[in-house]
Amino acid sequence: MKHWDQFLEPYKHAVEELKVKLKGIRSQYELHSDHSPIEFVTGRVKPIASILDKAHQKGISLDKLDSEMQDIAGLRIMCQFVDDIKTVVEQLRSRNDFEIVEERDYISHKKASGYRSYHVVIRYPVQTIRGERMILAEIQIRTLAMNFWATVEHSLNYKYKGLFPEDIKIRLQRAAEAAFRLDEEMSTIRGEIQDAQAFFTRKKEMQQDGKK
Ligand code: 0O2
Ligand code: 0O2
Repeated sequence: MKHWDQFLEPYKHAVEELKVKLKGIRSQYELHSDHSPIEFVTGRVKPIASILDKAHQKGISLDKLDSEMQDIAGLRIMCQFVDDIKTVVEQLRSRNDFEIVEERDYISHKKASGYRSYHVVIRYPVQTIRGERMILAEIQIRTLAMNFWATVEHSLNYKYKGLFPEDIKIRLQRAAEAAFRLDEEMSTIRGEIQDAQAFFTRKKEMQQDGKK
């Protein structure tokens, strides 16, 4: 147990630090613009039982966990709109406090289950009493609708122990498509509202110019 606590400690630090940093992006957008691409941020260190299960499933030996298991430290960024995901990814690419190791785009290429999200794996430096230690962390970026689907599917999957009957699989895939259509519709509505606002602002400016 002590060994696990020591092993997981830098991951706990990384999750806490990254949560503060990512929430910092949100508050800066809130101060400097009328829309933040980040709605909320969550983070967790993978529970030991899940680390052991995943290591077993993927054939990762326990002495290679730090280099081969990318999501022991996990961050999740939720966005209102699909377009916000791109903005967040660009923000992450522009930072110099960590290095991006890999990006996985499960939005353009959804998983067979129907899962959609954008995953960015980073190498993050943690300061320890024995010097700097590099750890891997996975940041999942998704809309609220993608998060709704993934959260419910994940908990159902747990109950079914990963073995969904075929008809349930198909219905979950359809539910994922419905969530994606909801995202598209919300983006369309937002676009129309922005166009209408721009039209009325222009009209008001022209009326004011006419009065001069
Ligand atoms: P706000 O803006 O005040 O809500 P902790 O692990 O407790 O140290 P944290 O970040 O407080 O760290 O908790 P956690 O569980 O990692 O993240 C939860 C954050 O996400 C909280 O915000 C929740 O309010 C927010 N959250 C969770 N689910 C939803 C949701 O469905 N919608 C929205 N809008 N927010 C959600 P904060 O950070 O406390 O800030
Ligand atoms: P947790 O903490 O329980 O969420 P693999 O694990 O083999 O699927 P890999 O290569 O480790 O994949 O990385 P991938 O697929 O980029 O990320 C895995 C994580 O993405 C999962 O973590 C989930 O959080 C999420 N994910 C991937 N596919 C699905 C899916 O079909 N449904 C849901 N709900 N989430 C998915 P874990 O390991 O499940 O950990």
